[in-house]
Amino acid sequence: MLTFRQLFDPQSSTYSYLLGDRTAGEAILIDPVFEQAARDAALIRELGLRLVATLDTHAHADHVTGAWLLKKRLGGKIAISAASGAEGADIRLADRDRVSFGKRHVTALATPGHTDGCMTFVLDNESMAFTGDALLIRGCGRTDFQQGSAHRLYQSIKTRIFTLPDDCLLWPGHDYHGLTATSVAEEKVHNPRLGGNISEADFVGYMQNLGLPHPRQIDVAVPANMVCGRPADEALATNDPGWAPLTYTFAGFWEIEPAWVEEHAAELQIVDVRDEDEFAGPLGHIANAQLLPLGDLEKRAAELTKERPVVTVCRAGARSAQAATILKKAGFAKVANMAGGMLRWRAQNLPAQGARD
Ligand SMILES: N[C@@H](CCC(=O)N[C@@H](CS)C(=O)NCC(=O)O)C(=O)O
Ligand SMILES: [Fe+2]
Repeated sequence: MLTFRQLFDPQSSTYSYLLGDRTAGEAILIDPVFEQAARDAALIRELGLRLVATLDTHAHADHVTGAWLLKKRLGGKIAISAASGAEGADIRLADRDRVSFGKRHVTALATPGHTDGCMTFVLDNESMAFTGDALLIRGCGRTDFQQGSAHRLYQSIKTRIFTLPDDCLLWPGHDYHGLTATSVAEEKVHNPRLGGNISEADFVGYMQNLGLPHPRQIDVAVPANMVCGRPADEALATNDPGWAPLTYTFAGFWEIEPAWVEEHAAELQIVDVRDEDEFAGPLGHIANAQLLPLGDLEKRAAELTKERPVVTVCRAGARSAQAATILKKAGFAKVANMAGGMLRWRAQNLPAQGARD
């Protein structure tokens, strides 16, 4: 019996896929996301499965893979194409290699074009294929960085994905519009970039004029994925301080979601590191937050106690991440950054004092 789950990372709109053989109790996870490793590990445990491998469809440019972190937490092997150039994998996949879980397997098909090392993973009975960013729903991966080639992508999709059975379901690496899956038949007809009779030249012209901004995380994600998501501080990443449902970010600090902060505000020291005028500004601030602007934090850290956990807050979560690092260096063991800052706090309709918009 097959276990199948589609998992979503809202920050990068990435899909991860869990495939398990229930009888054997073995599973693989395709395209895990670093920040979602705790969620994925919990799900795998709850389903009574043992992770035998993580598989990355390619070296991603927009998020860091959870491959290394999941291997540390759950064991199993790291698999990615040899052509990706990534270091630290246990299995360096070549075209048509198989990865087994129990009595089931996926076959890795080389589908270069978005990157040189892209692979599509096809389930043994060809009922499903995981296309990574080669083919997206009514779209496809961009070809304007990381060895991208629209010519190669066209050939990969036409000769390797569109030759799968028509009713083969296709599960993409991302979707930015809320769609979850498609099929070979559907994309052959309705894909606006290369469906129907669209020629290679038409496709190349389309891809040359996408005009997309680079992914926000590209400068962090690509180098991180070239080492399969192994962070600089390995010990920190694997030692969960455990005082809250924290997420370790690849950049090296722990984060906590606004809703948890709101529920536990009374037990916390909430340190708002924005400037005074922002604190009093239209976004408002958290009721019992203490204002300690980032520039003064180091010299005023003694105003905080090491006995209670500290949560740092700013507008979008970047300056407060720096603040969390400063406090950690100053000897605070329980410190976390509030993910997304006051912008996420407000977007989630949590109460803000002095808010005026
Ligand atoms: N806004 C997103 C952009 C993500 C992006 O460029 N995604 C790549 C995949 S790594 C892509 O091919 N996108 C195709 C598209 O958006 O049509 C971010 O900053 O992360
Ligand atoms: Fe990608």
